[in-house]
Amino acid sequence: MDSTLERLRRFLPSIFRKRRPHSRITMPTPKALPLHKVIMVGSGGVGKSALTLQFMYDEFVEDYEPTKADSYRKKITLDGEEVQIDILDTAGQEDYAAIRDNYFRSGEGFLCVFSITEQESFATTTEFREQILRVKCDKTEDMIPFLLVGNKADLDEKRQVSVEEATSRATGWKVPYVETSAKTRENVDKSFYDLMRKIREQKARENQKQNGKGKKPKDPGGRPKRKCVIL
Ligand SMILES: Nc1nc2c(ncn2[C@@H]2O[C@H](COP(=O)(O)OP(=O)(O)OP(=O)(O)O)[C@@H](O)[C@H]2O)c(=O)[nH]1
Ligand SMILES: [Mg+2]
Repeated sequence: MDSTLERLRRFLPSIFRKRRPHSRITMPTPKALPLHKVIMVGSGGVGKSALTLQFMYDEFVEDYEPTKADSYRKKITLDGEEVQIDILDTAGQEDYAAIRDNYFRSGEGFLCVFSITEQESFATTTEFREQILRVKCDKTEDMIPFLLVGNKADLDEKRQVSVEEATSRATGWKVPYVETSAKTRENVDKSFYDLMRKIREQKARENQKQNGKGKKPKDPGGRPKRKCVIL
């Protein structure tokens, strides 16, 4: 009996070879899509939610319902590449100001919105920008993707903020200025897509820097990098 087995083992070695626990055929794992995190900031009533809902669902919401915080996710094609956008629509109302820091920290790019019909909302953009720079204190200004957005462009007859005034502030901050209307959809897609391109560029720069570790990074100019102080 033993010798028969031995003979078989010699002639048919494959039968006795140990089986692998798993098959060699593997299913392709779906590649995670790049995710870009956008934060909507600006004072109450300027149209952050209206812009977000117009971008997400192609609809204009007439009613004003102050937001606490809402998040949205959408799969889109950005310059031929499938990506996901995460939008965090924050509260402009002062009652929620205390929770903004945490939201801002998680953002990769910012749409800073004011209403062209309200001078005060334009003035407040400075405070929002300062808060973002404070929270993102491990980055220099030029490392933070940011767009200044003048919304309600359809209400030109009620305009309180001129294009020149807004452009001049944006130029001072070295960021783009774009006028939108959540009502007519003017420049709504452009704002989100332009910001995502900036986020993508910034991520590529950061990856490049990581891959070229050891090399001294060039001074990107602008504000020097600061250390964060956790209060
Ligand atoms: N005509 C016009 N009205 C707008 C536009 N965008 C928003 N509105 C209106 O302005 C009001 C406030 O808009 P919201 O999008 O809720 O404002 P918000 O910035 O999200 O406000 P908070 O959530 O309180 O921070 C609503 O009645 C909107 O319908 C716009 O582009 N044109
Ligand atoms: Mg809102």
